[in-house]
Parts: sequence; structure tokens; C-alpha cells
Amino acid sequence: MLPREFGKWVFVFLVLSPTVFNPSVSGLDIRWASKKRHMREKVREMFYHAYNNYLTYAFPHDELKPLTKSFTDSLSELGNLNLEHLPQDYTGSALTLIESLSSLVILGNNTEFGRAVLWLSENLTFDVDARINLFECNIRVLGGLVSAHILATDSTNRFLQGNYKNQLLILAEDLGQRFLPAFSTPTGLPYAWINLKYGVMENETTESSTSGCGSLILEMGTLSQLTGDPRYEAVALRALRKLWSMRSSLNLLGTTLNVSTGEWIEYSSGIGAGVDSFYEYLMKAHILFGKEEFWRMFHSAYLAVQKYFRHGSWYHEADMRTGRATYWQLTSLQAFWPGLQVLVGDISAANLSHREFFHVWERFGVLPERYLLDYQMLHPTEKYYPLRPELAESTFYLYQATKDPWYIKVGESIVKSLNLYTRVEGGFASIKDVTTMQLEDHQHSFFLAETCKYLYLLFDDSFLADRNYVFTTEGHPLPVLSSWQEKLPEAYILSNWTSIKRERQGRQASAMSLQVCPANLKLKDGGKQVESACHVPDAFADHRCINDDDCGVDSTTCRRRSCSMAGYCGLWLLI
Ligand code: DMJ
Repeated sequence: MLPREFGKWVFVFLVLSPTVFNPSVSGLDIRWASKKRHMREKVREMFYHAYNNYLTYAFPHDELKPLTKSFTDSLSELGNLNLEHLPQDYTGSALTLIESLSSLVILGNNTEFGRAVLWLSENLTFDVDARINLFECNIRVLGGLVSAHILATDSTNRFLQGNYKNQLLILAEDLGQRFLPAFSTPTGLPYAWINLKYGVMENETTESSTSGCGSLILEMGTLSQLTGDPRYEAVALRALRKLWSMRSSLNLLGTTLNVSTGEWIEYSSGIGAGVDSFYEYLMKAHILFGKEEFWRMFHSAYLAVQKYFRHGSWYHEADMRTGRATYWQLTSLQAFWPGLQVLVGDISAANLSHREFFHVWERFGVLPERYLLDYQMLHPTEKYYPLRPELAESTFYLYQATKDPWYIKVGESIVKSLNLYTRVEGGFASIKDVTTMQLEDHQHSFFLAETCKYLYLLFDDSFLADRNYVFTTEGHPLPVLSSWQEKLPEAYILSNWTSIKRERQGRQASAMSLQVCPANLKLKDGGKQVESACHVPDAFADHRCINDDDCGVDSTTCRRRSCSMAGYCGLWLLI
């Protein structure tokens, strides 16, 4: 029973528009609305500064080098740390243009979108001798194309009036077919690398990552829905199932594995690099395709994360076999987690961890790639900030769920830092070292696909007004359509809305308060009491609070604490 209940809350945040739940929205004063408009326009201007410079100095190559006003053909470099097997004759795939398509729709620029589609349909080819990373090419290129195709051909024509047929889908299908040989392994887990023209190369490495094998289902599943060809979804699902079968008895996975043998290489993992989108895709695949199977996997995986990785509002890494902590590091990629927690309905925990990330952002001006929590210092070689979107993404989700103006302030601060530290005449440059703010000559395509998009949506969510979307890990929206659902989720049944609404008004929506976590976890570990899996500490050490959001979840009962009249958190109201 519990998973379904939990699932119901999941959809609340997707299905019901904020105005249904938040009567205060209608009371927003004019100054507030105009402030948000002002910020939206600022972000729009940032997007075009990045986009126009890309078009001027880099297109049709992959990404812009904003300092030297030149380009890099980086599709085959993504994830390729040692820059091995770089192609000789690859001249780019207009990666940044593809990544910008869904953002152009959200910004309402039909004309530019139309020009881009025309160019891509006449010029783009994937028949190139380039070895690319399957995961990166899937989330950026396939995801960018299928999302833009759906937006362009939306039956309501609410975004675009152009004469779009299947131009982008034809490209997407061609690419999807080129992915298929990667899955021809004894385990069904895909190779991390594939040559777009020739398939899997001789002596290709069999090492891949959890996110590389487990974050393909949204794009490949969508491609199957759009084309009617089940193969794409089938291979992605087979890989995901295999990966899940490799979990430990603690429901934890490692970070890297051998796709040929199905054995783990790196047993330590967390919620950051190499694993992050695996969790994200279980949850989002459940929302997009309505399969209980995804939910069951996510539910177990989420609880294991909260139990073994979480420490207060931070997340460390742990060994999948023992659950023992391995690395105490905060990484920039982890900042997507609060956004995922919003989809789960675990707002309290999301809020707490988001605060920590923002605190680090404020301290350095941006989020450093890796911060060593046990030494309280930056990682000596990972002091960079490559214009990543994760904090903006979580801020957008938390604002959607709470309408708390504080998140708008966070967004303003992010915008300010980006303009102050990363903006140059030729675009936006990555930061090489957050202690000196020395720049690096690279404007990553996700700056246009995600960073600008989430900031824009934070200040203006009208795009979400009458349809629900799941955003892929690269920020490309996919509509939640009942025809794609294996089973219509409860929250889609209109008659269920009233009761959900009443419940929501009565208390904060939190998965934890619904006791999805084990309630009686008072384990002993070498005489030391282990925290309950559901414990969420209060926001302030002295337990003072202004409202319920400042209170956590009681570790022994798994019940949500609330703020008393006197301003202290406690178990005053047992729901
Ligand atoms: C993006 O390419 C995606 O969000 C991916 O999942 C990991 N992070 C980068 C941006 O930081």
C-alpha cells in the first residue's frame, strides 16, 4: 500500500498547477510580479548572449570557446578524459544548436526554432566516423531531438505554427539505430562508447558507469513511443533491469562496472558523478511511462540512499557491500538531488540539502566541482565550475513546490554570479579555479539546455501552465501523456484531486511523513546507535523555527516534526 500512497504525492507536484494549491499566488503584488519579469528578461538576455555568440563564432561546430571566439567539436570528447580515439574528419554536429531547441520554444522564439530545424534537417548527418559516449550523446543529442520534435508537432499548436513534420524525428531515429549495436553484450549492458558510423570498435573498453547504463530509458523509451519501434525501449529496459539485479543486499550500486561480465569495478558510490541520473531516471521513467516496476526500483534505491549516504543534510559516498562511508565529498553534480526529492514529495529534506548547496555557492561565488567535507577544503585539482545547472534546477523545483520567495532570491544570486564571474564578450566561460575565478575557454552546451532554461522557468513558468512535463537529465522536456502510460496514475483521475488537495492543505507533503521509510530502525552498530533511515534534522541546531519547513523528521518514529506556537520544533501534532 505505501508505495502507491507515496506515488500519489509524487504526482501532486506534477499534475496540479501551483495556483490550485497556493491561494497566495493570486495575492502576489504587482511589484513582485514585475521583479520576476525583470529577472526573466535578464535570463533571456543571458541565453541570447550565449546563443548568438555560439552562432557567430562556433556554429555548426559543437561548442563555443568564448575567450578565443572559436569552437570545439566536443561531442567525441565528452566523457573522454584522456581524449583517446579522436576522429580525424569529424567537423561537429551542431551540438549547441540541438541543445538549444527546447529552450528556444520555452523562450517563445518560433522563428529561430524554425530556422534551426530547417538547417538540421538539411545538413545534419550522423554518418560520421566519430567515437562518441553513448550516455552523453543520448541525453544531449537524442534527448534534444525527441523533445524538440514533440514540442514542434504539439497537436494544440500552442508553441509553434511552422510546418513541422518529422524532420527531427527522422534524425532521432537514425541516431537511435546507431546506438543499438552498443547493447550487443552478453549482459545487455551497453558499451560506453560507440562509433556512429561503424558501431562498436575493436578492443573497445568494457568499462562503463551506472549512469551510463541506467540513464537511457527516457530518451530511448520516448523514441519507441514516437516511432512505434519497440527496440529502443527494449534495450534500455533490459540494461536497466540487469543493472538493478546487480545491486547489493543493501540495495546499493557501485559506480563503474564491466559490461561484458556484469561485475562491479568500483564498489563505492554516492549520488554524484557516475550514478546521479540513474536515480533520476527511475523516478522520472515511472512518471513518464507509469510503470510500477520503475517505482519499486526507485523506492528501494531512494531509501538506501537516505539510509547509507545521508549525513545530516549532506551526502557522502559508501561501499555498496557494507554501507560503510568511503568518501566525504560534496560535489557540484549532487546539487540535482533536492530537485529529485521535490518530485518524490520530500520537500523538507530537499529544502535542507538545497540550503547547504546554496551556502557553498555563496561562500565561493559559484559551486566548486568537489569539496572535501572531512578536510573542509576544496579538492586540489577539481576547483572548477563549468557553468553547471544543478543548483538552478533544484531551486526551480523547490520554488514550484513551495512558492517560497526565498528561492527567487537564490535564483537572483545565481544570475548575479554568472554575470559577474563567467560572462565575457564572446559568451559565458567556465571557471577553472573558483578561488581565483580564472576562466577557461569553454561554454558547455548544457548552459543553454539547462542552466538558462531552469533559471528562466524559475522566474516564468507559463510554459508549464497546461501540460505536465518531465525534464530529462539534460533539461529537455517530455510531456506526460496518458497514452504513454502503462497504467493511469491515480493523480490523473480527476475525482482523486479533491482529497489530495485537502490533504495537502492540512500538512506539508513529505514522503517521510507518510512513513515510506522503516519506522523502527534503532539499529546498533558496534554499540553505537545508528540514525534512523528517515531522520531529517531540524534546520537549526537549537530547534528554533519560524514555520514547519524549519522542522525535520523524528528519527525514531519517522514522523514529521512541526513548529510550535512558541517557535520550537517537536512532535506536537501527530498526524
Ligand atoms: C549535464 O550534462 C546533465 O545534467 C548530466 O546528467 C550531468 N550533468 C551535466 C551538467 O552538469
